[in-house]
Amino acid sequence: GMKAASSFKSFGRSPVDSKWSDTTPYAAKKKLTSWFQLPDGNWELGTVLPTSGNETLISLAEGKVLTVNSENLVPANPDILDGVDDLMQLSYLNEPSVLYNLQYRYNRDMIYSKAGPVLVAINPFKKVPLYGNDYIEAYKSKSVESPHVYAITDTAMREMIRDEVNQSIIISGESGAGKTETAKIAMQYLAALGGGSGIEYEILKTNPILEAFGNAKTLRNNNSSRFGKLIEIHFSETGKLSGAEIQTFLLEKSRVVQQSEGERSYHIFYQLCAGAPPILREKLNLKNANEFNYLRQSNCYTISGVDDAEQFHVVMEAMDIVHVSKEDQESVFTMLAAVLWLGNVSFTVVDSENHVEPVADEGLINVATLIGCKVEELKLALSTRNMIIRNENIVQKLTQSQAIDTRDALAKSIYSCLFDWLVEQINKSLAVGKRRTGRSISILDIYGFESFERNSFEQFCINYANERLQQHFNRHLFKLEQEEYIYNGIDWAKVDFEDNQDCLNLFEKKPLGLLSLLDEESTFPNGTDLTFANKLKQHLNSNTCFRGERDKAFMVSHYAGQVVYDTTGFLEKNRDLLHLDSIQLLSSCTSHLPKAFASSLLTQSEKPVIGALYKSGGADSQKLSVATKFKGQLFQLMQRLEKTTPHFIRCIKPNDFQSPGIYNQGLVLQQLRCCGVLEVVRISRSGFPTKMSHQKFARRYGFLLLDHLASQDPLSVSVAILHQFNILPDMYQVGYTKLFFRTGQIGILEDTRNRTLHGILRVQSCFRGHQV
Ligand code: AOV
Ligand code: MG
Repeated sequence: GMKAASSFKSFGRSPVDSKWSDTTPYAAKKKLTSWFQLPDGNWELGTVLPTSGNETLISLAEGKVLTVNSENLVPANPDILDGVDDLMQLSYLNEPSVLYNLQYRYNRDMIYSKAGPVLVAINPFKKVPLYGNDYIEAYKSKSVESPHVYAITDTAMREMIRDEVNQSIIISGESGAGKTETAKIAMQYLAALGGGSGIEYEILKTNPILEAFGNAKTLRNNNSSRFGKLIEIHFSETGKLSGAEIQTFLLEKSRVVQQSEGERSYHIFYQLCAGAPPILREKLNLKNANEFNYLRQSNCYTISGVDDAEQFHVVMEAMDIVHVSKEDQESVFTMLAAVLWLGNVSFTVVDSENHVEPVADEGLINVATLIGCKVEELKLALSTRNMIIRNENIVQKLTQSQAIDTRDALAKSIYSCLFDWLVEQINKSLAVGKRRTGRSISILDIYGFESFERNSFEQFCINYANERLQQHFNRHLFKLEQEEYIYNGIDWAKVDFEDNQDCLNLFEKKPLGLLSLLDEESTFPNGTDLTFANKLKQHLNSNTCFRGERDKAFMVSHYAGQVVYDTTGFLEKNRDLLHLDSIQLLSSCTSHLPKAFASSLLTQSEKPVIGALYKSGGADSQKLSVATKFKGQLFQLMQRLEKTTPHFIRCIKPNDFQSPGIYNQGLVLQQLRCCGVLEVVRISRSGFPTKMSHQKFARRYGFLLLDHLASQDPLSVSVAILHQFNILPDMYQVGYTKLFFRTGQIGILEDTRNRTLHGILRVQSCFRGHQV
């Protein structure tokens, strides 16, 4: 795959990345251990033997001695720094040292480390003994300090209360890196801290439900999230959980009707087939998964170590807990069965023009029974299309491929409506309602960056979302930081970071960006995937993040690597049409869910985007394109996140086999590089991460001053404090509005302040004691 290739390529760069090596001449350091890069890209620790000149002898493991150019050596850290908690503590901050440090910890099941303000989590792919009540208690009481999801969640909780500002925990990383598991671990901690009312059980039980309906086995991850999720957890003023609200983003619908070899559709289908109790099986005419066409095409029915039947009961129980009634649950399962049976509907040619009709077999009859319509109605909806042309109602008969598209579109709509409906039910059950008095912590877990052999519209949207999120991360950790230094006139070596604005522009620019051009082509009656691809090549070739590829393909340089997209199916997936006939069919149904779906489909989005071609069908022309809607959702999400204090967790996938104990240095390095973790450490170290306004500083420490000052303005007070405490000049800088400190400096002041305050309080209480 591309991943291995690109990580190898990056290894091909100069082994001593000048950005990371510090400027002291290597020889002057008299350091004897150093890293040497082997031809396979991995680094090995060696001892440098004293020689003269440019050549250096290095002794590696197993008695190997090599003559190397000293420029190819990278200094290693002293043993005492092996496995430090925070990468910021490393004396030599170079790539092999960072990789080694993370690996050292990983081998000892210390999967969490800090990179300055960011928590790095390396997926263990096995149970690690780091969770549960004892650990929660330990982090709550602060008797443990090592990096952990619990620790960062605790910080979020404290800052929410202290600053009265909403918080967010933003989890990112590639597919299979551990985002969803991490999100659940954070939720577990919040539930333990804010629990008591019982609502914590409901909040935790949303996970098995959403995973059953929104996760699937892919080649990258046996439990891959195929939707994005933001869960906003609310707290009362006393810090107790008061409710939650879930927002979901763009579910991958196409998976319902189509999966690649070795992947599965959504878990719930297999769970239903394997775990439905006999009465339900009979009622829904359920068969084994391998008898349904929609589940049969990818040759994959089970996941090793997962019992689908057992999971089905977990999901049913969870639905009970979030108050989905038994009746509604049965409707949900009925709709799932309808989707499965739809896939078994086949068509036969009925006239000389190759028009088709559905075969009136078990499949068709079951669908009609399950959704509650007449067989004839269903037959018509799947084989004809009503159109109004010049005020005349024209009935168009469908060909085989049109009929199959119509059938699949109906299946996809039913499923995605079902998903939205479920989320709505859950939200009603968790509703914050009038209790919304306190603050919230939002946890964001979206699908990770994806790059397959073949990448389609879904990867295009997923990677665009990751690009947006990456910018949020950059903005917070670099851009805003730098802007503040510049604004304050601070002399500070600029840290270059990979700004992904160019790539975002490629997507978002109007009228000549990927999304605009896609929408434009989607509205053209004669637009095809090929005309779309050609248009991209014509207009975007000058963009450095874009390259036209052979046939209908194009390449985008994402922050996480280059991805080639195949435009096949782009226009259809972006239009996402469900014909009025299908909507009318659903609204004429006797069972309540399809009816509800029909009305939600009819009232969807206002702006007519898909105009010209589809003037005929009312509902069709009302819809926003999928990409435009998604972009709108992402903008809203970013606006919401901007109003919170963010806490970032970067999940890292140590190997491509979903196996424990394998640490692929190249793969890890590629992820560290592309998500900016190393830059964060560098900025935190070389910069002045602690800052405080002159006023606040003077107020907080002014009382510690021994001498009386002539002037009481905050700046003079601040400077006097700095002098009195002998803070060395290169440990701080005085800005126009704020003071900036290097790591650890403010600690000295805080200690003195605390000791002094403590002393004062003791004196006061003694004094009071005497008075009594
Ligand atoms: P993802 O959310 O980042 O991928 P997951 O959270 O689903 O990845 O993690 C993938 C698998 O890794 C899980 O099913 C677990 O088996 C394992 N895993 C992850 N974190 C841990 C942990 N802390 N302890 C034990 N096992 C873990 V995707 O949803 O594909 O982008 O779209
Ligand atoms: Mg996930």
